[in-house]
Amino acid sequence: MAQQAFDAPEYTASSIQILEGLSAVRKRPGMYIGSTDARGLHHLVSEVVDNSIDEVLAGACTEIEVVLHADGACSVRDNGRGIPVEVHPKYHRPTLEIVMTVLHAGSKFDRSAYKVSGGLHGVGVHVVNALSEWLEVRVWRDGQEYFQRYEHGAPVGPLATVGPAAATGTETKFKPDATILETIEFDAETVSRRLKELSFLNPGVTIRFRSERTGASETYHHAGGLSEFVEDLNANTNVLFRPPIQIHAKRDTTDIEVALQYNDGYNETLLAFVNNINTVDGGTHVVGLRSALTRTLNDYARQRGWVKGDKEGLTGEDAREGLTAVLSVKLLEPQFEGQTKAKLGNSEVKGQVESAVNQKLAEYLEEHPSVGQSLVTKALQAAQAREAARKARELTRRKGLLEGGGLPGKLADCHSRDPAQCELFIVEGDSAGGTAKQGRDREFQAILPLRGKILNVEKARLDKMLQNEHIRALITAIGIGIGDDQDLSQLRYHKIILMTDADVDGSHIRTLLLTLFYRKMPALIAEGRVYIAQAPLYRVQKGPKVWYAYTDEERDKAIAEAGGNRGVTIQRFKGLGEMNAEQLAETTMRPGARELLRVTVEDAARANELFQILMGEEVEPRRQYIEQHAVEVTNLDI
Ligand code: 0RA
Repeated sequence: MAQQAFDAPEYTASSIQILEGLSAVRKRPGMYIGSTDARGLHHLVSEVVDNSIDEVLAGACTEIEVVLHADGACSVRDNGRGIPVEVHPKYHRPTLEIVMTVLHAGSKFDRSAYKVSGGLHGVGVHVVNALSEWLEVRVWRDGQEYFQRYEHGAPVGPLATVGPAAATGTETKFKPDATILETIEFDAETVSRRLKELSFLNPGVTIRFRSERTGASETYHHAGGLSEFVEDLNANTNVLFRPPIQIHAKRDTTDIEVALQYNDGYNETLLAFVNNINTVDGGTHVVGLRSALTRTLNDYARQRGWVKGDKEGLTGEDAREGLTAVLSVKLLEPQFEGQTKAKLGNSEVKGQVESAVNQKLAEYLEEHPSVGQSLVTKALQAAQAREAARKARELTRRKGLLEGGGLPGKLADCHSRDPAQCELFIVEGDSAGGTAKQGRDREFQAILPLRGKILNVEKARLDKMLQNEHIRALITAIGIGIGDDQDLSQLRYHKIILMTDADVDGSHIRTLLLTLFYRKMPALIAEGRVYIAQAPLYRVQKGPKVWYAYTDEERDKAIAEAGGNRGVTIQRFKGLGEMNAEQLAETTMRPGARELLRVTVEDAARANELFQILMGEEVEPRRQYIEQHAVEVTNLDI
């Protein structure tokens, strides 16, 4: 071999320490990457990419390339300075090997000031190594190319000098370990979306992405940063002004960046990042931004006499109607809280963000009076609608009391009063509703049939929604209320199951319902209470034997099992209504036999895009989207 080896590995105190570190990670992977499911798997990619992003933040890297390979491996390559290879003073081994095998490579090598701490982020690339079947690292540095391979986290050979190199950089290629992770199949879209996000957050960098499996290939470079991010989120809406308002400020050592824009819709989209990490559960930085918005809009409106001195003023919800904003803060010692470590806890950050946004937004509104006027007008309309909705709700409630219990007439309720046991099937059409009523277990399964199309809630405010009969029936049946007075403890069914036909109408109704839940009862989706029933497409029978098939492949498998086409009858169900009660029960409704898909909202940006495209004004993106994607659901065995 033409490779020149560094000193041969020897069994020393430090190598024992390395092995102990690795086995700790392999024993309790969840402690390091949160979970061993798809989320944990993608965490590995983020960890490696974040190391390259640190190099971008240090001003030493402009390009990152991420490839999902045909063999299931993932590689990340950057043109940074390259991980140092010289012998580490404490461990007496090449630093590269230490970075790849030991907990926290040491402060000497902290590259960017805004390091990440507290939780699952920035755990170190050695964690990725420990959870990989194999990992290969290549470094270009000091005119040389270096290479080392590891298996299950341990080096299988010394760091080798491969030959001369003109440029500098690092490439890490790893194949996740199937004996530790529940799934090792990377999802190209998940990876691609995160890379796109990073390119908005780090406008200097170009990120290339390629999947050898799906053939997907993207190049992300967004010199406009957060402002471009907001424009992208608002791509399918009518915006009230252009370009987005941009704020960049520093308070103490905290770097604060915000871009915000309003559209003529009624929803709020706020993405928040701390040191490039998406804080989906918000935190002190988000609280600071929200209170600054409310405060600044109110002050501005009062100064101009649009809100009278003694009047109550705009609420936070009023001020955020139609808002699309991205907030990115960078701080030295972030503290992440909560189960998924996706919430910022540092209390000082609230005041820092609030002060920065108060000051800069007020300045902006002074300089752009027409924008100021349209924002206040919109917020005042929201306030009026809020008041109208309150009255409508009160009316619904009073009417409900008068009509006794107030449950909708169409609801066939179950006997059990224990919500944890109870399931509500929302069924498309009266006829399928009738079949479902016969097929259900009345002890714990309730049926609510819906006829025709329900209102498109993306385009309606709360007050108008409450005039709609279907929506009122749904709200009363579910029990938790809607808008700003929701009480999850009043939930009447712990499973809310959408059962619609597998055709265009069915998917339209399903999307409308999901929009309603996502926008107006988000807690239901966040808590995993919403499911989609899976009805079979085919019934295959031979003699006394019956198979139900949910896909064309399953149908073909069933035919093969039945021993070919002879004597086999195949029935295709065009809708739920074509099944009899027993068939519907045994394939789609009965626990143990059925399969439900749980609806999740993995990513607010993506859900926002889906609903906006499906429900918004623009027709063409909607058509394209429907062609490319199905509703986001993950499989769940129940
Ligand atoms: C420690 C120190 C230096 C660079 C790096 C680590 C480094 C790590 C990774 C991980 C992925 N890509 C990377 N690129 C660089 C600075 C070394 C110097 O001063 O030259």
